[in-house]
Amino acid sequence: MHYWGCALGVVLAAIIASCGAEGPADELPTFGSTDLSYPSKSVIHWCAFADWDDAKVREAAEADLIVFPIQDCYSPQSGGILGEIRRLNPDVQIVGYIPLLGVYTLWPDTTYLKTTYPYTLDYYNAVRGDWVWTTAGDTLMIFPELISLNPIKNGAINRDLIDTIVNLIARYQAETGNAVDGVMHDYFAYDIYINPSIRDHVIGDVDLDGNGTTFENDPGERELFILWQQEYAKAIRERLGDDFIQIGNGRPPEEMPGLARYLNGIFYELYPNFPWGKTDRDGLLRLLENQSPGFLTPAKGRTWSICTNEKGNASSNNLFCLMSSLIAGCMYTELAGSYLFNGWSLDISTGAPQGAAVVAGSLDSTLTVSRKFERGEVTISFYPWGGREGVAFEALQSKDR
Ligand SMILES: [Ca+2]
Repeated sequence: MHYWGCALGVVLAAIIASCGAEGPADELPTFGSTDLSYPSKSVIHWCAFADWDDAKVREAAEADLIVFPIQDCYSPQSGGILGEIRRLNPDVQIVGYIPLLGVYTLWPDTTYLKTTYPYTLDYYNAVRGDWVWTTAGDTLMIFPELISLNPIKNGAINRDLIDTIVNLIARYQAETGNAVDGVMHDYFAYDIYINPSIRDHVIGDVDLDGNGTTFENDPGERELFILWQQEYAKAIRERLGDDFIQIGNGRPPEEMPGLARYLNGIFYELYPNFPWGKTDRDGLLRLLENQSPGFLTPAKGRTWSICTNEKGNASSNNLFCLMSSLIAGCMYTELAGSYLFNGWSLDISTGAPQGAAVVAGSLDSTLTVSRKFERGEVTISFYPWGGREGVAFEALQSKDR
């Protein structure tokens, strides 16, 4: 174990003292539970894991929550590893990753799928009648090999599609003895976004309700598009229970209280700037706002948001994610664009939080966010333009402990 930034911490302490406590400190609640090990870690591994060795399994089992593809969680070849992870860490939550309103093209070898990835085959067949076709009769792919599903049917939200997917998950939960403790949805969206790598290959326009007006010019169609997503999350909660964890990627979970109340966590994939170019400061303030009580709904006694940045350690993003997760009561993971679990490069032992996050200063000068822990204090400060000025964990000296 080691600590960083003692010298920087002294500097920050001086800045905090000069700024006073003019910020909205009184409005901030205590985040997260106080009986967890800190930092709270998460594993993201969007790939098969049947070949993991014992060391990898042991390392992953240190996490509070692990995200694997749902078809792997429901695969007969995964039972041994999932069982070992749960034996090592009985409190671990294993969450299945699923594409939202999408289905991947099918592998040609359906015999292999039947025995090894039965969920993939069953899901593909279950939603086969719900593909989106463009106005030119083309398949609407939004990512290579990922076909959009239509949330609109007969001028209303496609409730049959919700029932189909929820029934399938419920069936697999029953057949596998609850292989997963929840799902991660990738991703909630206001708009249909076609990845640039295939944009030129999608012919025609999008008109989900087939009324002759394209998606971008049809407010009613766009309204049904987002309503379906909210009703889907609601249906999963109603069917699988309040403690079946739902984590949402995308912008709507951060901005729509009506959706967030059905979710238990948010996946911050490109924290702090996101695809929307937020400043570092706005990213952290959004994180704090989202983790405030009353926005997300706790499951099993806490919320389950994951703070990460797929750009890895560029601009010290990992450190910023770790410190932000400590301040906001989120889980911390590290990605490097591959979505494969390769452990955590940062190591710190803070002990339990000793109170709420405190925001001091103001937006037009230095803004500082800090939180005390058993063994020190996390402090992040920002320049007036919103960039990060300092990010540090200042350890208490032994005489102070
Ligand atoms: Ca339309």
